Amino acid sequence: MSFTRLPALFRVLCAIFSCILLALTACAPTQQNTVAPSGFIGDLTPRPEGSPGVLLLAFSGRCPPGCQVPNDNIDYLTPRGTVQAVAAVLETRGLSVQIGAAASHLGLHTPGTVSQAQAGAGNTVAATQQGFVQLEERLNQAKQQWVRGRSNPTRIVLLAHSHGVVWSHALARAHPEAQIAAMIDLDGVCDFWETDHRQDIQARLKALGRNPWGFDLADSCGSVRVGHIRYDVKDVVFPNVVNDLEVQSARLLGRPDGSFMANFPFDNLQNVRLDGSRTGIQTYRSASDTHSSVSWPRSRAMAWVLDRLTELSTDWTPATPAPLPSAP
Ligand SMILES: [Ca+2]
Repeated sequence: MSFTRLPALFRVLCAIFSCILLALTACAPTQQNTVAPSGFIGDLTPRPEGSPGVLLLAFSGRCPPGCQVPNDNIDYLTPRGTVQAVAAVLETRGLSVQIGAAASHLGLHTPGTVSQAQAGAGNTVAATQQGFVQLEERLNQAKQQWVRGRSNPTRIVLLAHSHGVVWSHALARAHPEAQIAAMIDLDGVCDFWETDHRQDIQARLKALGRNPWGFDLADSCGSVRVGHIRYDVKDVVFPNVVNDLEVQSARLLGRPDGSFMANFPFDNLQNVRLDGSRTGIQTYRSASDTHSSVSWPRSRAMAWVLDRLTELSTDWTPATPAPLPSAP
């Protein structure tokens, strides 16, 4: 029996079912749980002299309420000392660390007003701030010069807080061939992210005339299907990420009088892999840190992060140079 001979109601139902199937197909995750191959063929060679053992890329979050977003967004993880605290753990391992740090912004910008409280009292902030594109360039440079074809490739570590987590997950998603040795997510949240950045991203795409990311970067707070559940991209750990350290701030904060007050915002969903597992993911939910305080280097949350990073970097020690052949 042909489709046109079916009763009209049945044909309508078939059409609706087909549309639903198409919609579900369109929702399918764009990446499976495998790391894209680097495609390198040939003998591996050591990294150039002076190249770092670790490239640490950090993304800060949004400026306080009332600021001009995204232009007033700054890299506050550097002046707070959070980036250096992470680097110090790795340097203790004997690894050289090169740092790149960005504000929650697509690109270079000059903030009109800087929140001193956000940067930390007495701390200075660079007049020109970097954004996602600059750190992506750093990653691309590292891939080409220090990772691809290297016998001792530079390890990539991503650190991010709040809206910065959306950027760091987008970076990992956009570069599936780049292995991320560790991703540190400090209370990632999506609220207002798309409103803040969609216009800049769409303007850049229009200027480029092409999409360099392979997905809609402006939709980085959209969701990805994992089994029957849809997760925000910031809660999805992509296959190229080896270790993910996730921090969630407290739901309720205790007051001196014994009462409690709400802490908002906070990351309310444990991270997951595309296959639904939590392989390589560790999550810490603080009982006392706020959304802001989780990102200060002396917080309980950061103490947990630094301890976990110390553990997982145990075998990151630089390779010992091969002994010289003995004299005949
Ligand atoms: Ca999460």
